[in-house]
Amino acid sequence: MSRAPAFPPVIPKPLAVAPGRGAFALGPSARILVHAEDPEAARVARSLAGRLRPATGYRLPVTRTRREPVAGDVVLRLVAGDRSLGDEGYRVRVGPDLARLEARTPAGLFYAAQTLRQLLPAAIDSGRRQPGPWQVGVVTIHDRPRFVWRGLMLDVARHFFDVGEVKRLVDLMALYKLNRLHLHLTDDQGWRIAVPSWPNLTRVGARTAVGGGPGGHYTRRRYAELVAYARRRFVDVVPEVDMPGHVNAALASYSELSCDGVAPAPYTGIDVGFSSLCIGKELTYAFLDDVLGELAALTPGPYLHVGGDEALSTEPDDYRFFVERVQRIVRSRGKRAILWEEAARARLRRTAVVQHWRDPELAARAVAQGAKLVLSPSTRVYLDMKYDARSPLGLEWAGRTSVRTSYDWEPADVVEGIAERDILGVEAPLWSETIDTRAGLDWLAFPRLLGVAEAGWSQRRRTWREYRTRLAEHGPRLEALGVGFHADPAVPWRSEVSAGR
Ligand code: TNX
Repeated sequence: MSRAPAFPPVIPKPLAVAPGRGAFALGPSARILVHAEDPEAARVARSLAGRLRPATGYRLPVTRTRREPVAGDVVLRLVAGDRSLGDEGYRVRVGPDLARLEARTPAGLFYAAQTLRQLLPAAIDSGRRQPGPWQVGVVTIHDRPRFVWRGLMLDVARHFFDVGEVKRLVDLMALYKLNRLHLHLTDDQGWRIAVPSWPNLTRVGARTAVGGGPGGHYTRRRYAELVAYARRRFVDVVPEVDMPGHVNAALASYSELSCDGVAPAPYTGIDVGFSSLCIGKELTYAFLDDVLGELAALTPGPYLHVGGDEALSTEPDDYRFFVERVQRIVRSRGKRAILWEEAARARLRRTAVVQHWRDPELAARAVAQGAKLVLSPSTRVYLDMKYDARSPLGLEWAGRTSVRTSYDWEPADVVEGIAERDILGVEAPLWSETIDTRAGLDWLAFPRLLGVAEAGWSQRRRTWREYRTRLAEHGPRLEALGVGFHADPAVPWRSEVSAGR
């Protein structure tokens, strides 16, 4: 079996890699030097040190200094002038004496640090002291992403995941250079974000989940804490309130939002398409203005997701009217709307972003209206699909999705007739009908999420044959991080990885 990958096992695959001879050793007296005034650059250096300390047991002091490094140091530098790095790109130059990380922006430096982490032995990601040695082969890497939007969507409505669980997921996203966390906050089965002016949304609407579990919700304080945590890892949280369908939890909380004034019973099944906001009532728009105003205040990034999928109980004319009106509300709150692709049936603002999931023709209609696309083709990147016939978790409506299937596709080929500039990026949705624990989440998301990260970051030239050998090297790393991934048999995992989980 082909063992060592030809390429250093960095995921996503970098743009250019030039290996050299010899190795750099991270030793007990190493320092992390920051050649930049920028306080954010210093923060990136501190976070790198924080990552490397537990396994090495070294002190790794971080200093902002203009002084020359000495052998054994790691140096982070902001290089404002180097246009070829873009906003998120970086260079890593590992020599026998020094490891240098360079970028134009703190985000780029952060990604350089993630690459350095991945160049070190997998045990570096263990939370406890490990023997080492901590060597990195001499190499020069020049890297920048293909797409600006590299996302993961987590459905916290069907089953709730608390802030601690989501933070852990953010850490894993950051390691693989993902930068958008889309939270599906509301659906028929639960409403997960506190809105002070509509307290029943959480008093009533949050207390259910698929299968009748206890539900749960984020207070504004805890949600803001999550947003700040993600931001420090260069991940933007994109909140979604799904509408005009998928609203049973809201209607169950406020009878006056229903057209007939009767609150429906809470819903704990997994059907879709049966609920709708009342398009003809002015109260609907006052409600949305409050909810979206609240979310806008909690969102430093530019986007609010307003759903729009599977509104099977909304009349087509009403649907179009609604989508146009809700875009104006988002706009009035200073944000840009992102919507599922069904919204292309309505008139879209040119600043709209449309998320493709099932029908390439709808996605093409969105592009024809000037919208940009986030690609989430369900046959490829729906992390809630089963891997194969034996998968105990997951759904099957979009087919089964092996690790290979979720990797081996080309974003530019998903929707015919569009250009590269029409694609904002790629996002993997993890719907939670079949999962309510960390173990279930890990098993469905990993390792497929790594392949999606690569589809979003790396250039067209990538092959499954080569990727699988790089991916194999991430088995021990994911284990060191405590991630209970699916050891898909098509990947040549090292023997220490417990196969067949
Ligand atoms: C379709 S994808 C949905 C969700 C379900 C998912 C399950 C989309 C926009 N809507 O409501 O959770 O399938 O895979």
